[in-house]
Amino acid sequence: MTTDNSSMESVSHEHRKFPPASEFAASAHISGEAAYKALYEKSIQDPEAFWAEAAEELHWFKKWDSVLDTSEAPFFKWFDGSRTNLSYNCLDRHIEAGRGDKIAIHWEGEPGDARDISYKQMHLEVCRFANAMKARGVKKSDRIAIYLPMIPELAIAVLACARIGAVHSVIFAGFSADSIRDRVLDSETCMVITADGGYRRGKMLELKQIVDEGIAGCECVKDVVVVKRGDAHPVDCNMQEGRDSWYHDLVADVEDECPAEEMEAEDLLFLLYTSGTTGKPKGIMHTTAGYQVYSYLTSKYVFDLKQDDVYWCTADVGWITGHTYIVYGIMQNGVTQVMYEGAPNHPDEGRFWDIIEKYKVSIFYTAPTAIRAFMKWGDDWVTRKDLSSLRLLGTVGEPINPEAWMWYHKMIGAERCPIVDTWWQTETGGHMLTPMPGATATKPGCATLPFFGIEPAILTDDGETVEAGILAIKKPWPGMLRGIYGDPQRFKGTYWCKWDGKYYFPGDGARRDEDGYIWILGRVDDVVNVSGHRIGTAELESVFVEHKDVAESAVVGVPHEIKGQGLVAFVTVIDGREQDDHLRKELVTMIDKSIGKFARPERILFSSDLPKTRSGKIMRRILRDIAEGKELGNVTTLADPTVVQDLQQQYLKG
Ligand code: 6R9
Repeated sequence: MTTDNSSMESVSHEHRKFPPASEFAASAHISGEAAYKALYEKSIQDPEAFWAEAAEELHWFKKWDSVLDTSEAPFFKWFDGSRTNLSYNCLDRHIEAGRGDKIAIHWEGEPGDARDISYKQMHLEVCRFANAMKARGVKKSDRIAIYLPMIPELAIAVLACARIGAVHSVIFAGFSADSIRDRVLDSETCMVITADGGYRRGKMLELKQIVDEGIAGCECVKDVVVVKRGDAHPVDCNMQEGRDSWYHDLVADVEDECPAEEMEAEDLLFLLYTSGTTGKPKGIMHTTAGYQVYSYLTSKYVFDLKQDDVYWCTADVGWITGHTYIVYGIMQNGVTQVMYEGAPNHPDEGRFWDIIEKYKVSIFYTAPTAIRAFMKWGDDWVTRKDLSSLRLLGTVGEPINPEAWMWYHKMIGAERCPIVDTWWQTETGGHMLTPMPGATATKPGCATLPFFGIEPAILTDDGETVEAGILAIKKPWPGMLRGIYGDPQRFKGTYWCKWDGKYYFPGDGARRDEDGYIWILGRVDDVVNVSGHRIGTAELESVFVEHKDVAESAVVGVPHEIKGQGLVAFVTVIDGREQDDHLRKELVTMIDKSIGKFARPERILFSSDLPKTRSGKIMRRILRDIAEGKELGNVTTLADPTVVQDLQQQYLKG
């Protein structure tokens, strides 16, 4: 197991405990430990009854014949026989209940422009864009790529796809042209929805240009729809005749109503590409009915959502957090939320707290990496603002160190707001381990206990139960992934083979403490979590070896003060070729181009060779120790021990 030792050390000394404030607990959906335990027991004893009851709160064109069908495991089916539509449950249901005028989204652009959109307006925009897509020939199950900044049209496009049964594949707008190409080709995308640009730290990112480069020569793409974001700073867009159209032109002359397609339970809802240990990113498949119920219920209970809440999740819709906890889960609950386009430090480091004050945000969900940046920027940015509207805080994406947790608790939560540290993954669809804010006493740095219906275990490689080991999930749950697009074998092999199909394997290490709480210890595979973004080290390695001067490379993750983890690359250059800053620059440019700037390594180190076992396997443990400046442990299994001395000296030289 290769968990990150530093996080293990810091959390193993952590014994503080924070029970929910009694005022919070008194009005919470799940109030008190006993209530959580009772409902949890019920959900494990009879999961089908539990999930059916939750599903009853939503709209169905036709109810299910069975709740869970395990006959083709691990290809589980949930709510088989039902017909429903996510966009109907996010929009129409609230209008029918007389809440159409309620604000769905307070949107704020980075330059300070703002739009308030009610559920009724959202419905209208979604219907119009859905009709526009249909007019361009989009049909049920067609794959649509969405490459947009954090503007309302991003949520609108997602829901318009769901409305007509098209499958969205959102690509985070920080990904490069090559990443777009890989995703478009893998899923045979017929339409790409993008914008002329999007704001980031005062600059305009020219997204349409990146799309043009990414899809050049991709014959599957018949249509590109371009949202005009850059009114103030018009961006020169090269509109290709017959392929490209402006969003505002397409929605100008279509009907206001678009009936929601009656989707089958296991119809594909979306693809979201994520990194794994090997190969290119995989298209994680989420389907309709199970994801619908899971995103709805986890949002309701974990954020304790009430009708007068103002919720704000700072993630981008380009990641799973934005799919589930900006669009589907939150909108199904009909609450008001804030959506913000830009950076947390533009125009200054107080921007997030300005937004909380302005919109009276009551629930705030962000990433540990952001919290660590706020800590570094200093408390003054926070204390000047009125954050008294907050009642609940959350974190997601990576382990939170106890220091950052305590700062969040004191400075942002005024020691009053419970913190939900939510552990989950692109694959799980929604929260898996998390405190229940009105019930669970929290511990700094701990994701605590399972959500209803989730049965975790901590196992050895051989499937024996241990206190600290590999996290496993025993029962299927409605939000689980249904496959990897186009690769059922990889799906089985990656997630279900480790313990012979008996457990789901998420790839994280974990420890259970004396209270039965689960502490996440980081990944056990070669996936690194940089600022909450999953990056496979193999992806970087395969980019480096494409360079004509590079013979071999190994990339490892090391602890990073702000980002949680950073990447360090070890590169072996072909004999006789230059190894200098010029080559370093070329390698960085290649990463920018193939993956995106967020995947840049902190350091690139040249070495004459890499430490290998006698059977030729690169010893990453040793590379990690070198990169962390640690004493090297046992190196006797190395084929050539002098290699590491060489590397260590180079590393110290900087
Ligand atoms: C939602 C999301 C998943 C990986 C996951 C784990 C790490 C996420 C965490 C956490 C510790 C938490 N992770 N939440 N680790 N505590 N609260 O981030 O999905 O991008 O697929 O990443 O992130 O390692 O396996 P995704």
